[in-house]
Amino acid sequence: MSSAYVVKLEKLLSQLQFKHQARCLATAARPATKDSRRKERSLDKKPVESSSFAMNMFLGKIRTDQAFPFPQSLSQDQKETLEMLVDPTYKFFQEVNDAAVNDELAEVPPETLQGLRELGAFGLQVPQELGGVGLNNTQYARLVQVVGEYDLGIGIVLGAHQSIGFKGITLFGNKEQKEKYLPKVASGEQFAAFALTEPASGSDAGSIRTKAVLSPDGKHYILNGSKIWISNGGFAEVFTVFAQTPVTDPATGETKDKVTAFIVERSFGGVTSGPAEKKMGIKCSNTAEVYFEDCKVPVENVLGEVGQGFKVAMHILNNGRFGMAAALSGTMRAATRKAIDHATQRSQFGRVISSFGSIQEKLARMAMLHYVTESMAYMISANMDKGSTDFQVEAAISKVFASEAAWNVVDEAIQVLGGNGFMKSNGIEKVMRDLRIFRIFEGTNDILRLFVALTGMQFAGGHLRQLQKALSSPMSNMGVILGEATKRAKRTVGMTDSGALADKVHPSLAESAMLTSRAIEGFGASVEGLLAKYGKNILEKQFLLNRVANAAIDLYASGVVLSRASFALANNIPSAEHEAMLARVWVNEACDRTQLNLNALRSTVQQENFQLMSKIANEMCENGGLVQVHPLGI
Ligand code: MYA
Repeated sequence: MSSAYVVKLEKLLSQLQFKHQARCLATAARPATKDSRRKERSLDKKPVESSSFAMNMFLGKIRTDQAFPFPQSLSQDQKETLEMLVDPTYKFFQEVNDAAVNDELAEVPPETLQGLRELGAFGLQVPQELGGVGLNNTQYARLVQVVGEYDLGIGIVLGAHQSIGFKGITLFGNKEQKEKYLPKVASGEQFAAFALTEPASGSDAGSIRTKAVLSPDGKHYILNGSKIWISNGGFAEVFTVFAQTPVTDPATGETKDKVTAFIVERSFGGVTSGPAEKKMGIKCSNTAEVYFEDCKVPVENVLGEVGQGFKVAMHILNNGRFGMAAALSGTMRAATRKAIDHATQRSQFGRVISSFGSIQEKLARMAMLHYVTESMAYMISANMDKGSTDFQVEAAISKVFASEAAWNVVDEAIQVLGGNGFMKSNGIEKVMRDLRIFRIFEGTNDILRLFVALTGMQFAGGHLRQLQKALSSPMSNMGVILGEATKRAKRTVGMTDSGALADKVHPSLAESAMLTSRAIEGFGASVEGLLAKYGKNILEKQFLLNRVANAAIDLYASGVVLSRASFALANNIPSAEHEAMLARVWVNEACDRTQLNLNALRSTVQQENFQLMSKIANEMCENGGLVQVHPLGI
């Protein structure tokens, strides 16, 4: 049997034409001619091992190192420090900060900013010796959750400052840069901002045009260009700026523009800002254009390596994304509380409305969405604290999930509140306005879905190519080949390796673990099928990639909640049984959705629908609007 499968495996691998797969997400949406600045990249260079739960799902494998048991990263001391910080933070948001006033004023009053400074809120993760609070990611997540519970506008002022504004200095800064900049930004004396986006460069971050050219004496870079929608951009003193710099390849002598990151002070001169943008939500946070005109940036202010700025930007964003999940889980907690208050007090048709199934389903779904989001935030933060560097797919998933879950929860909370929710005085309409941007900034959910699908598929493709290599010298790789052949044989006869997960969860969740395992195996097989069918052309198949991403999100979420609920049950946490119910319902529904998404990858009806939708959209664009004529003909 094994040899038949080896032959089948060889056939499959020969279909994979991944030798020079340019894995550009933006390319999938942009014509090839615009892509000349990008290098082709071989999958050979990509790692074939990963400890990430999410990445391994793309191989149909369950790897539990980072997910089971639910990771914990706080020592007793760190817990005590956190306890001391949580209370004053709640007190500040309940007694000092007024979210409605901030929204009305479209700015944060100076006394509120001063209160935040006194809390240490501007330098939560800056080491204490440099003037910060020295928190790890998990401690930071807990405080950010409080912020999200009360005022997302303030969350953005703080997040744009430390989650991305000066994060590059903590991640990539050298000793001098850290000592020079961190004390002032940590104290809140100076604000920081992250300047990546430009008028012609949003999702396609690599296409920025801001330019930095070395001065003839080699002492400065001369920076020219403009950035848009920069949070804190109107008053920040310290910017992390991304610009194209000419870089000469020592091997070929060829000079090409590559992105470099710089620390830029407003005081360097040549830095100006536009007026504050008028926005739909997060109004108290400042958003402005920032212009650089012959700004002289000392060479010492290059952040990271010259030409490596794109990766600096991606790492900053990867490192900050769990914070959004943490903050939004706080937002969902507050919205749910409001909905419950109303649902348990409001009577209609002679009954409190919380006794009606329609309301119960809404409340239960709100709880599940919150549970998944919060669990993702703390699983990722703990893994980061433990030194994992393999979390970018999870971080992207958490951003997508959290921003959509929070939107959904707040929308449903408003529905439960009925007319009351629509009134400004209730405060929840502001939350809805604030939330809308979270699906757009820090990487749109659309681009992050493609990132999740393609990064996972690239990993799976790399793994398959390793297998292909193994097949070229089968005698010395017999173990690998037989392992793979056995896996496929089992899959064909419907046997599953579900023990991998069932052994890790609490016995009362074993059935949910089986379902998840099967769904992950099916997911891996579907990914392989897509790679075999489309090869590098998968880049162009966004209808399919979105479904792959949706399945990945559902399955990662299932793993996360099974882990947390198992931890709760094993440790007799008071809410353990409630958590187990949340996990069970989540897994049942997520596995059903996954099946639908995977079916869509193969269904001819769906393929036809995708083609039709593509055609409909093209005709609309050609027409400059809807194509269908008015039914009245007038
Ligand atoms: S800031 C602006 C946010 N902007 C974005 O997020 C831009 C989105 N675009 C992108 O991320 C990239 O352009 C994409 C790549 C992903 C589309 N990690 O050829 P490529 C590597 C690690 O695929 P592209 C804002 O909104 C890749 O492997 N590596 O690139 C402020 C490859 O490496 P190699 C990555 O097609 C909001 C290379 O890069 C990643 O151009 C304010 C090139 O890749 C990655 N993620 O497209 C928020 N991606 O060459 C405030 C790519 O080795 C914070 N690569 O193969 C709020 C916080 C919450 C509240 C807190 C309260 C306190």
